[in-house]
Amino acid sequence: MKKLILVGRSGSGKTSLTQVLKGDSLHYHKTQYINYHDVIIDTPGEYAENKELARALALYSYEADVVGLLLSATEQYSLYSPCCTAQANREVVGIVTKTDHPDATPEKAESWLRLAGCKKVFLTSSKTGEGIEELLEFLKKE
Ligand SMILES: Nc1nc2c(ncn2[C@@H]2O[C@H](COP(=O)(O)OP(=O)(O)OP(=O)(O)O)[C@@H](O)[C@H]2O)c(=O)[nH]1
Ligand SMILES: [Mg+2]
Repeated sequence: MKKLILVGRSGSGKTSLTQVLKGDSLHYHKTQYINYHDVIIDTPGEYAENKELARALALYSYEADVVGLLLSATEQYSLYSPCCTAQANREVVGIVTKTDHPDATPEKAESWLRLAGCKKVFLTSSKTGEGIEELLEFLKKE
């Protein structure tokens, strides 16, 4: 199984996605620090929002095989600048979260992730389980 690091702003659904990928029940837990011992590296959203902390994300990405850039389908804007995936020396995939939300615009989030440079984009919901199987399949593939 590929080791995945999840990156995205606070509230984008990284911890919820970690829980469903691991088959845990969904329960709210504010991420306080980078949990890198696990097969999924969950990071606090503040690391993606703050320039100083963002450096740590670059370092921890070296511990992973794949970087997952999360963007909620409810977002009105994107943190990711065009082609920012070029900065990573790991494969970067896009993960649209919260596709189940009544205000969701998954196509918009997907196009922002593609603009950021993600070739592969998964449309997911941790509430309904949409896209989780596909993501697991991808992680299991060599
Ligand atoms: N509707 C819906 N809500 C979700 C989904 N995933 C997460 N949420 C909600 O979004 C909120 C934030 O989710 P988290 O998984 O804690 O987000 P996070 O990215 O880990 O946030 P930080 O730890 O602060 O970086 C919680 O209230 C979740 O219940 C989803 O697929 N659908
Ligand atoms: Mg979290």
